[in-house]
Amino acid sequence: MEKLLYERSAGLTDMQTHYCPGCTHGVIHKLVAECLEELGITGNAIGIAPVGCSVLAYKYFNCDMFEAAHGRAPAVATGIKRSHPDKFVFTYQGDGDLASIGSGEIVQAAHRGERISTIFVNNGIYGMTGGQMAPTTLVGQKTATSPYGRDEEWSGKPIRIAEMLATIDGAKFVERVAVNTPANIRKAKKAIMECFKLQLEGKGFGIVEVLSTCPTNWGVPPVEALKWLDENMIPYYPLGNLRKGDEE
Ligand SMILES: Cc1ncc(C[n+]2csc(CCOP(=O)(O)OP(=O)(O)O)c2C)c(N)n1
Ligand code: SF4
Repeated sequence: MEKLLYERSAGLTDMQTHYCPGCTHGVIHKLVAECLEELGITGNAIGIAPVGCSVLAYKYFNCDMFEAAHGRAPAVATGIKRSHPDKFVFTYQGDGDLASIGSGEIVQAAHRGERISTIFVNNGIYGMTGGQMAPTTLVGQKTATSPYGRDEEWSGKPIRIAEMLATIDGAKFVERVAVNTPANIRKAKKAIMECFKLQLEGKGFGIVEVLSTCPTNWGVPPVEALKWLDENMIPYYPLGNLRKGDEE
């Protein structure tokens, strides 16, 4: 007898994504969709898509979606949540989007304690535009605009967004996870669940930073990209919870 072991979450549309082979944006979409479904909120959710490779996220999530200009997703989410407080509102943003042009928006949204949830996909590079250096690019990492590797003297050290936001009182949930192994994927889902529940409980701002791969612009094959993330990103961007509820 055939037994169904795995199926596409109803939180996703029946579309093939445009992501490159081995890109973990797809895994993160799956986790977000599963959380929406398991919490029974897909029909009441409004997602804000960013600029970057996940610009087409509005095609993939099976909930209402809004497309924001580069980095402005937290501002758009603020307007939507304040005018529709009964809705579940989340942003999905890359590191070029959130940590560069949108760094002001995310800090201010966290400071105001907006009741929104942010999924922050950190792959250390501008994926969509051809692999330029991002604020999150590691020291020594080669990109299209740092062909000899990021130079600390010239560009400083990469921004640790989760640590920065964890210092803000309005941020009530801050956790960094990764999606490079099955165990880490399970932990990532748990964090997204907790973050989403916090909004449903009417508490403050929540963010899950997800370390993700960009095999195409890192210039490594998909499986090696998972290893690269483990060996290079996790040491600089340690995984774990940085803020939960009203804990200081
Ligand atoms: C106002 C504005 N500035 C710049 C761009 C060009 N742009 C599009 S995507 C992108 C980088 C996105 O990188 P990231 O957020 O890291 O997402 P990824 O593609 O890596 O998932 C940039 C700079 C734009 N579309 N609009
Ligand atoms: S360019 Fe990078 S981030 Fe964009 S879809 Fe391809 S692998 Fe993913």
